[in-house]
Amino acid sequence: MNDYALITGATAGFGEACAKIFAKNQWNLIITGRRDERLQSLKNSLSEEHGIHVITLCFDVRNQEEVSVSLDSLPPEVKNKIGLLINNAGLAVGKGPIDKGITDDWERMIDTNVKGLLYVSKAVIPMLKENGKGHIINIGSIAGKEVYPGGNVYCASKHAVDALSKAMRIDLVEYGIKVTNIAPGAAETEFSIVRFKGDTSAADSVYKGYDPLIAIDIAETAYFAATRPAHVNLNDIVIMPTAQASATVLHKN
Ligand code: NDP
Ligand code: 8X3
Repeated sequence: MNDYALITGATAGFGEACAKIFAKNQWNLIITGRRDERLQSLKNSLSEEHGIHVITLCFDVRNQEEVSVSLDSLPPEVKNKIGLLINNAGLAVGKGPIDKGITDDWERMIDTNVKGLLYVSKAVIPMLKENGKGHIINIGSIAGKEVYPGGNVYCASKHAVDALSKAMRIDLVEYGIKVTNIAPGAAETEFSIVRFKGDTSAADSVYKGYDPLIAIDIAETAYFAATRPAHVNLNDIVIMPTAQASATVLHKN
C-alpha cells in the first residue's frame, strides 16, 4: 500500500491543490477541514480519478479534543502508513494597526495558526516516530520572515510557525523525521476573502496589477520537497511571485 499524506485545510487553496497533486502521483490521502461537503466532494473526485484511498476527517484544528479523537480514530494500518503531514490549515483575520485590533481576530489567528498546528502535530508525531520515518511540511509565510504594516498578529503567528519548524527539526532529527518550512508570499486563494471577512473587492485588490502565486505553485513546491531522496531535506523554502521582492515591495502595473 502507498503512503498516506495527511493534509490539513484541504477544502480550499494550497491544501486542496496539495491533495490533487499527491493524488495524481498515487499517494493515499487523509484530508481535513471544517467544511465536510467540500471534503466529501474532493474525496469522491480524487478516489474516482486516481484510484487512491481517501479518508476525510472533519474537525476544527482549534479544538484539541476533536483533533486528537479524530486522528486517533484512524485504523492502525493507516496510522502506520502516514509518511507526510502537511500542516497547512491557517488564516489571517483583519489587517490594521495593533491598537485597533479585535481580540477575537487575534485569538482566531493564534488558536488556528499556532495552537492548531501544535495539536495536529502532537497527535501525528507519535505515528511518524512509530514508523521510524516521515516528513512534516509546515506552511509558514513571508509573514513569518518579515513584518508589514497592519500584519502584527498574523505575522507573529507565522513567526511562531517558523520557530516551530526549526524546533521540530531539532527535536525530531534522531527519529529520521524531516521538517520543511514553506514560506509563500502573495498567493491568490480564499485567503484574502477570509482576511477581509467576505469583502471580495478588498480581497481582489490585493492581487490587482501583478501575477500572484496560485495554489498549484505551492502544491508543486510541497510535492518537490516531499519527494527528495531519503538523505535530503529541504529545511526552508521562501517562494514569492516574480513581482514581489519582500513582504512590502510589490511591483504593480
Ligand atoms: P484558504 O483560505 O484558501 O484555505 C485555508 C484552509 O485552512 C481551508 O481549507 C480551511 O478549511 C482551513 N482552515 C482554516 N481554519 C481552520 C480551522 N480552524 N480548522 C480546520 N481547518 C481550518 O487559504 P490558503 O490556502 O491561502 O492558506 C493555507 C495556508 O497558507 C494558511 O496557513 C495561510 O496562512 C498560508 N499562507 C497563505 C498565503 C496566501 O497568500 N494565500 C501566503 C502564505 C501563507 P475550512 O474552512 O473548511 O476549515
Ligand atoms: C500570506 C501572505 O503577505 O498576506 O501569508 O502575509 S501575506
